[in-house]
Amino acid sequence: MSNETAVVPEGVELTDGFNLLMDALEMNGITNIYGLLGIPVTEVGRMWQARGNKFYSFRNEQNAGYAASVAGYLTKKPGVCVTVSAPGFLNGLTALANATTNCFPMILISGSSEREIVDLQQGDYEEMDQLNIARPHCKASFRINRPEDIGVAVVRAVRTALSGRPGGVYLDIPARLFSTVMSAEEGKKSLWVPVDPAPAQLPAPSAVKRAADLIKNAKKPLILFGKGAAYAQCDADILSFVEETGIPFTPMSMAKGLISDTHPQCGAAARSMILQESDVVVLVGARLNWLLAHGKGKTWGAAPKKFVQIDIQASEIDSNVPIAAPLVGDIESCVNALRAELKGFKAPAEWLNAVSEKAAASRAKLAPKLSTATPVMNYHNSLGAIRDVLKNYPDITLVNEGANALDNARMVIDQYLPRKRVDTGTWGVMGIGMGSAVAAAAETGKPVVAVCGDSAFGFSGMEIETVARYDLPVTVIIMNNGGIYRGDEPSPDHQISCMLFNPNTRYDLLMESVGGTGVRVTTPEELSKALDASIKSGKPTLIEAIIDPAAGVESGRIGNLNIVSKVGTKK
Ligand code: OXK
Ligand code: ADP
Ligand code: TPW
Ligand code: MG
Repeated sequence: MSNETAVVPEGVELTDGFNLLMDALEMNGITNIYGLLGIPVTEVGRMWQARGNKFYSFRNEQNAGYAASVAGYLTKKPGVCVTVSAPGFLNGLTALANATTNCFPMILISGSSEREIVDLQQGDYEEMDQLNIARPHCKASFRINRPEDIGVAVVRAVRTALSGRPGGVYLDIPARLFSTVMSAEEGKKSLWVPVDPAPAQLPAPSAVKRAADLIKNAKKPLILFGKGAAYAQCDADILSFVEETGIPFTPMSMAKGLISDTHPQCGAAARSMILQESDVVVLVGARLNWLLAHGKGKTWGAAPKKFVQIDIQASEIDSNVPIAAPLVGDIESCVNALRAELKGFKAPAEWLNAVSEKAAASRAKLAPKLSTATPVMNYHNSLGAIRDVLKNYPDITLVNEGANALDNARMVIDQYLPRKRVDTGTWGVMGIGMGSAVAAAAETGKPVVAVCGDSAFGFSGMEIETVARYDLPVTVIIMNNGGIYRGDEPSPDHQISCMLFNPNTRYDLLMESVGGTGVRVTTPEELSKALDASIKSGKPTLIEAIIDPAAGVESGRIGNLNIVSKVGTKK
């Protein structure tokens, strides 16, 4: 394949697609790129590094993509992932789709084969119609055909990823374009930075009044925060909203810590009771999807319930149940408009007291389980040990995946600060672990602890080499119960159960083999000691925690969603 050179008069200074792409990304404030290189994008990494920027090179594009999406979530700037054509692109696409599902801003840039060959299906190197394959999985899918269009394409990608409901954007760059040259001066003129790429969207005053009236008349109001509220980065306004109104709140998993789990109005430990008994629920950046039982059924109790919903995406309103008071706009504007309208209002104190009492009782009931030793560690006492260490490091990012390893950690480990928990998100996807850990370390510059089930870890396990190579302050804790959900499932004759893994796998030695520190622990005391030492060292560490194979339950806390045969096995 030849490099096409545009006709430029001799003696004119040149630039090319590679350089223009990098200029455009730099102008838009991108400093870190996550990716995996090869034809035709190899030079992207080299040149990005040569310019003094960071390129995090992964072992599989899916993990690079998860890293980019988490960078987007944490920073409110699009996270960028670069992949090679067809197979690399498809590996990255899973992460782009996941970013879009989670409302995280991300740009997947992939090299692609030449149009004229792809379109006639003539079998180019890594041939695939990537542009159209990406389209249903993201907010927009753009192709760049000329170097002078790189600037506009990057601006459109940034604006699309960030504005309204954030999400993924795909940028398709056919191989030849990277090295196509044009006049440097003309190229420079073709670049710009978008003004206000995520514009504020103010709610209508009538909508604010309707919502405030509903809240003022509530006897048992509740505020439910989702990860959209954490993403919005208006933490102080949100805290004021809660404290001024005296309304109890509860976070969805990634909104834990938006306001500290130890705040007196936090009702997380009274979850079932508050969902059932509340009469007006203010949803802030949380969808009424499966994680909230679609807003109906026994999760929400028998008493009539009215919803206020704050969301930037108008079509989210009424997606599952009637919304009495929609507040369509950005969270910062909506929350502040509500605060103004609710000035002087206080929620009934008896309700807050009832919630606090219930939450305190749940916490007290859980406490002894977290510190009771067992012959082999279970989820409670191992996570209790982790919780006690992490109390001393509130600004650590906790990454969490698995089934029991996820649900129990969410319940046991308190979060104190906003955007310090990254987990399996809207799809409940396994494999976000190491990519998220790399991004959190890279973007925050602070330590990261990833608590992973042994199955969950396996999806991205090779990236411990990436963690070690970049010498990141990441501690991976593997909750090794020897399988998916449990490690004690009986195996059929002459086979190994499809839910089991080798329980003697030495995950600690895997980490040692890539140059990190590996520790294997069997008691809560050993676990505490190893975790504290690892955080203090700031070095890549893997702690393998041996968990009782009988400790877990099928699908963790969402066993109700599991489908089982009504008639059993028929031979
Ligand atoms: C909470 N709770 C507490 C505390 N915090 N008790 C004591 N102390 C503290 N600190 C109580 C809380 O009141 C609940 O009890 C219970 O613990 C669990 O709380 P929580 O918040 O975790 O809620 P729940 O009902 O388990 O789950 C809600 C959820 C969940 C579905 C929204 O937060 C979630 O995000 N789940 C994600 C699941 C997932 O994606 N899994 C991965 C895929 S698994 P009660 O008594 O008040 O109810 C899979 O795909 O296949 O198996 C597969
Ligand atoms: P969770 O899983 O934590 O319940 P979801 O991902 O379901 O949260 O919901 C996040 C919601 O937040 C999405 O509907 C999204 O449109 C919305 N959102 C994201 N950012 C903003 C913002 N800045 N302002 C308003 N809504 C937002
Ligand atoms: C991409 C299905 C949900 S949870 C899980 C799987 C495979 C693993 C649970 O075992 P683990 O945790 O991690 O050892 P524990 O503590 O309960 O033993 N593929 C993808 N996503 C999902 N959710 C699955 C499969 C699944
Ligand atoms: Mg397991």
